Formats: sequence, C-alpha cells, structure tokens
Amino acid sequence: MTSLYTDETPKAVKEAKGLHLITEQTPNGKKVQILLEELKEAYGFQWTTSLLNLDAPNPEQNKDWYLRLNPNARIPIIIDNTQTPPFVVMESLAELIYIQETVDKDNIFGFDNKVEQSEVVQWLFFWAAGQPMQSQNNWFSRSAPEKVPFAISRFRARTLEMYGVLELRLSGRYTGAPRDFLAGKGKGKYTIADMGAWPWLRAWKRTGISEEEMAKFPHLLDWITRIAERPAVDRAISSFYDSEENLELVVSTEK
Ligand SMILES: N[C@@H](CCC(=O)N[C@@H](CS)C(=O)NCC(=O)O)C(=O)O
Repeated sequence: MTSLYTDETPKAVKEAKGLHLITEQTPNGKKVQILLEELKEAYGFQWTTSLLNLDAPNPEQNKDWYLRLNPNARIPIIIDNTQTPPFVVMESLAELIYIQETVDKDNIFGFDNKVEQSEVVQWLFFWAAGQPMQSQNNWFSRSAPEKVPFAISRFRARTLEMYGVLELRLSGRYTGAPRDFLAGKGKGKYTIADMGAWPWLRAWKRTGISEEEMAKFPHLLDWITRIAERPAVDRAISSFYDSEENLELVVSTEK
C-alpha cells in the first residue's frame, strides 16, 4: 500500500496524532485557523500545527512530500490521523465542512436543520466562486509584472459586486430585517459560512478598496467588526500562525 508519507516528510507531520493542520498566515489559512480556535473555546478541542514558509527559495509546497498530500501545492490542508489510514482534506472551505461535521457535535457553528445548513453551503459556494475575483484583483494590481488596466478594472468591479451581494444579504432589504450573520433564520447564526468569507473581506483596504467605496456597504462593515471582536478570531490571526514569527512550528526539508 502506498503511504501518505515518504522519508522526506517532516517528522512533525508524519508523527502527528489527532488532527494536524498545515498552514500559513494567509486569508485561506485563517479560515481554518478560526474554526479550530473556535472549537478549542467551545469544546477544548486540541490539534497540532505546522507552518510552511510559502515564499522560501525552494518552497516546501512544491516538493514531492507535500504534493503527495495536496496535488494543488497550496495551504491550508488538514490531516485527520484518527482515520485509518490518515485522511487528508485540501481546499479551505471543504476543510471547514469536514471539521465542522466531525468535531462540532452540537452544531454550534452549523445547523441540525437541513434547510438552514443548506444556507451555510450556499454561502460557502458563493464565496468559493467570488473569492477569486478579489485574489485576481490583488494579483493584477500588486504582483503582475506588467500593468493591465483592463484586468485591474474588471476584477476590481467584480470584487465590489461580490461585496454588494453580501451587503444585500446582511441588510435584509428584501426580508424586512437586517442580519448579523450569513446563514440561518432571523438574524442568522455565526457559522462556517462567515468564517469562510471573513478573512478576505476584512482585508478590503489591502485589496485597494477606498473608504468611500466601502461606506456603501455599512452592514458588511458591521459584520466584519462583529466577527473581529471574537477572542478566537483574534488568536487565529495572531503571529502564532506566522512562519516568520513562530519559527518553532515551521517545517522544512532544506538542510
Ligand atoms: N482554493 C484553495 C486556495 C489555497 C491558496 O491559494 N493558498 C495559497 C495561500 S493563501 C498558497 O498556498 N499559495 C502558495 C503558492 O501559491 O505557492 C483553498 O481555498 O484552500
């Protein structure tokens, strides 16, 4: 039987017990970090973490030991060592669903009710499709080797369109009452649907959106603040998950 691990796989990864997270302090990593920190607070849940320096000269995510775990060469991933054989989950939003379904027994961050849970899935899918607008906007406006004005204005407009959809949902314009969170009856409940989108939305300034443009989304701004105030979220975006700050957790096969 082929193994998940090779001789090259860092010890911290292959000897991990329980749930092991491989991440870095980026918006996609933060989604999963938030859920795990929330579960720690709600249930005392424990897991272990490894960090990858994504910008290293010879980055680990492109090496065989990592591609064996995630052919998409991206973080975050989780490895559930309570399964036999250990089970890997890639794609941050799929990881939120897997962890919520397996760890959150009381459905604190999801719903028993299939109709409300469908809203969670709808908003996760919405954001899975919307997020690339923001990441492409960031790449074309910050990293592209040449300026392509058409691409910048296209992705910027599509990012603002996505923000507008979230604003419409939260404003309650068509339901008569504003909502606190994306999914669930009434004002909604804080769930993985919010955790999946929040790390990108909170970074609106870095995306180049102006205060004036953002002022058109007052309910979205309140939602960003509401989630930012949670202690688990504060821990999830702390330097603990930053490979430049927490060297002890960094895994590398470089000599
Ligand atoms: N759709 C993936 C995207 C993951 C992703 O793009 N991760 C970035 C960091 S935010 C990454 O690993 N980049 C490393 C690289 O591109 O080499 C997810 O949601 O998990």
